Amino acid sequence: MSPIKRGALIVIEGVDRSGKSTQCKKLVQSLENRKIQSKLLNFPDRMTSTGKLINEYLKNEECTLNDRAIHLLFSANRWENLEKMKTLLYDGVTLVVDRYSYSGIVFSAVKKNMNLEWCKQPENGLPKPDLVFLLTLSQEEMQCRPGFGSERYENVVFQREVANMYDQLCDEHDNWERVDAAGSIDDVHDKLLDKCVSKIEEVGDTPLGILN
Ligand code: DGP
Ligand code: NA
Ligand code: NA
Repeated sequence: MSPIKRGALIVIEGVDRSGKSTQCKKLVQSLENRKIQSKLLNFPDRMTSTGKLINEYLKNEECTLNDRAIHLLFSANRWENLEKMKTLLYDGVTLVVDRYSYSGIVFSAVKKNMNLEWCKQPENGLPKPDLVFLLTLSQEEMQCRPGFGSERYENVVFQREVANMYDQLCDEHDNWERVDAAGSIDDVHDKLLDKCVSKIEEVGDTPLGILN
């Protein structure tokens, strides 16, 4: 019997309201339609004990938590899911992940007195994505999207810095793909699905990478 091929770890990143959650859901649906086993995960996972603190921090601007403390909480929220992720991937399930370590790095590193190198450290050792999609949006498009502004980080100045730092990370990694999020939901979806399916075929027999 041939061993089960592992699933791919696919991550979608981007500024708030770039359509990540919609695209992640559609991606999983289309993969399932093609009989490719897949599962949607999203970070932060607000249901766990660290997730509840994170949720309070995001919803309530009055909630004062030291920048490094909240950074480590977000990271812990990913570490909590390590075993589950590995088990699913090695069972052959492709994971489509709505935000991951790069959100952790970028949303913290743009803050005053925080830097990229320090912010990367707690993510080291987590599974490395096989493919990262960066959904990109212009300033104007970002501000026009409904719901923008309802949580802590959702202001134009902050999101502009987030977008710039995502851009920088994208240039530094060869497993990242920029996808213009301004197209129709279906156009964006078609692009993601194509690249995703080829990646799933490609990673089948390779070991899962580790962030370092
Ligand atoms: P979402 O549920 O995808 O809307 O994410 C909630 C907000 O939290 C969003 O503004 C992005 C931010 N965020 C997501 N992950 C992290 C993280 O690991 N660290 C920090 N500082 N912020 C994060
Ligand atoms: Na948000
Ligand atoms: Na900074």
